[in-house]
Amino acid sequence: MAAPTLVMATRNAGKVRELRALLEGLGIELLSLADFPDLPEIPEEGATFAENAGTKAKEVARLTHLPALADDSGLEVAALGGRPGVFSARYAQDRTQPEVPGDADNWRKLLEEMAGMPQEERGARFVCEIVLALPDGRVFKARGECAGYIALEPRGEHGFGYDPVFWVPEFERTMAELGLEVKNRLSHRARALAALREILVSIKDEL
Ligand code: ITT
Repeated sequence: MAAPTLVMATRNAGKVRELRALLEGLGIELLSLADFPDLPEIPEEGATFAENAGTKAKEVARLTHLPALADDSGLEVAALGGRPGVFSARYAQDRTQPEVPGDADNWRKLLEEMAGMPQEERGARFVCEIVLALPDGRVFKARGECAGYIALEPRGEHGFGYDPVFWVPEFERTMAELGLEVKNRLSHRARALAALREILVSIKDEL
């Protein structure tokens, strides 16, 4: 019998790498949106991570007729009232231009905004909402968070997004200095997926 298949409903290569490692060993074949180049872009217009993840997962399950797992995630900085939040991927976007900013554009904008703020005001958290949508309409959800600080300057080469400026106090390193294996033990994504992994194991035979 062929292995059950799951589509990771993301175009973000950093997320795909981490999710693939976190879902290893389940006996589920993992595809991503790179395997479906003709699928339309799914607009992320929700006010929350949960809303966006739900839309992405349900739409991809509907279009591919396969179980779809979407991750909507981002960084919330307390001193900025929770920004960049759901706008994390496009924080440095110039709305008059079509180009999507790169990761370094986004974290540079954040560091500039926070210049001069002392450590006690630099608290932040990564948030990840994961939604698994099945073609029969069933939906499963999980959330994970990871608390830390915004560093004064970027460090490290691993990971993606804001990892070079996200200080992990337990390790006294930025997330980008930690590497995939350690990140996948403590990240918001790992925590969200830990809960969903059990659900996946229990429904694997139905996929
Ligand atoms: P998809 O919608 O295709 O999944 P995306 O990059 O647009 O890709 P999001 O809308 O969920 O995904 O935005 C997530 C952004 O939040 C991401 O681009 C990073 O800037 C940031 N982010 C999320 N998880 C992160 C992590 O583990 N490390 C660093 N930055 C992260």
